[in-house]
Amino acid sequence: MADGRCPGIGRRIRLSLAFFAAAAVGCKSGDAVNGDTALPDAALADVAAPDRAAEPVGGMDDATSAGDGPAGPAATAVPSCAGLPATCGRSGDESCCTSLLVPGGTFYRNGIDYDTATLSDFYLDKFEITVGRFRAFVNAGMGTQSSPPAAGAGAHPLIGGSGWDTAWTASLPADTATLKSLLAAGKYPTWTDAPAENENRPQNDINWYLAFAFCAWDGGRLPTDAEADYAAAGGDEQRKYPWGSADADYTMASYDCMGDGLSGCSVTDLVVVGSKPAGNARWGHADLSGNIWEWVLDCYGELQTPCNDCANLFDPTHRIDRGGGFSNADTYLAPAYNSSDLAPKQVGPDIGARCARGKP
Ligand SMILES: [Ca+2]
Repeated sequence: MADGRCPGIGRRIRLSLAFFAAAAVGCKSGDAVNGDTALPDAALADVAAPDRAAEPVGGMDDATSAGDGPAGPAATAVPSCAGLPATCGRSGDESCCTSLLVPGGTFYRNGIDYDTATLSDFYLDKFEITVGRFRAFVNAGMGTQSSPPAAGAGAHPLIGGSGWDTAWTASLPADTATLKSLLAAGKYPTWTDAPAENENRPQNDINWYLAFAFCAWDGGRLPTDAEADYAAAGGDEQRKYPWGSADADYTMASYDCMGDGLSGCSVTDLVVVGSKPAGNARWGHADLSGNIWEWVLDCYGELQTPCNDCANLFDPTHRIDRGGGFSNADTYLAPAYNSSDLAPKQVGPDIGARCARGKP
C-alpha cells in the first residue's frame, strides 16, 4: 500500500512505529502528504537515526525537572472526573483531571532555531486521558453522530475557526455500540465495557475526532502542536526530553515495550498515568513523552512563521500526534523528533490524547 508521508520543514516522520509501517524518503518541504491509515501490527523495527542532533539549549538537571506548576481549573468541576475517584499520579491519590499552568513564552519549535513560536499562558492536563475519564464520556452518550460537539465547540480561544466543524460529525461513530466496538478492536485495548484494572491507563484506539470531541465535552480543547511541543521542551529551556537532558530510562517513560519492566509488548506497557514521575516535564506534566501518542489540534504541514498562538488548520485530512508511544525506541521521546503525520481517522494501540484548557 502506498504511504507517502513526507515531513515538512522541521518535521520528523514516524519512521518505525511498532504499529504503523511508514516510509518517506526524498521528501522536501511542500511535498504533498498522503497519509493513510492502515497497518497494524508490524514487528518492532529499529528507528532510523535522526538527521539532526537534538542537543538541548540550556538543558536541565533531572533534579530540577519534576515540580508541578500551579494547578488549573478545579479538577472536581471537570465533567470527566465528576464522581471519579482521585487515583492518578505518583501516589495514586491525585485527580486524574489535574491541569497545570504552562506559562507563556517563546521557544524554537521542534528544536529548530528559525521556527520560533510565541505562546500565551494555557493550562494543560497533567495526565493523558484515562480509560476512567473516557468512560464518563461514553456513559454520557457522547462521541457519536447523534451527540457531536456543538458547532465551534472546543476552539482555541485565540485561534479563529479552530472549533468543531459540523462536517466532522459524520466521522464520529454512529452510536455508542459502534464506539465501544472501535475501542475494543485494537491489539492492546485499554478499554473494557465494564470498569476493570485499566481505568487509570491511557485510553487508546481513539481517533482525532473522538479526541477533539472528548476534550470539548470535558470543558477543554486539544492543545496546538506548538503548545504540546512547548510543554514537552520546557519552553525556552529547549530541553532534549521533558525531564531534561539525561538519557532516557524506563523509570522516566514507557517505551521499547518496557514500561512494565517486562520484555515483550503488552497492554501493561500502557502504564498508569503519572506512574513515572522521574519523567515529568518542567511544569509537572506526566508522560509527555512515551506511553501513548497524543493528538493535537494542528493539521500536518509546514510550520507557520511567525507563530503567535498559531495552529495549522489548512489540511484537515492530515493531523498531528506527538510524543512517542510505549512501543517506540527512545529516539521518539525527544520533542524535536516526535511530531507525526496521521490521517484523522487513524486509531491504534498507541494513539490517545490529553486536553488543554483555558484559565479558570
Ligand atoms: Ca504520552
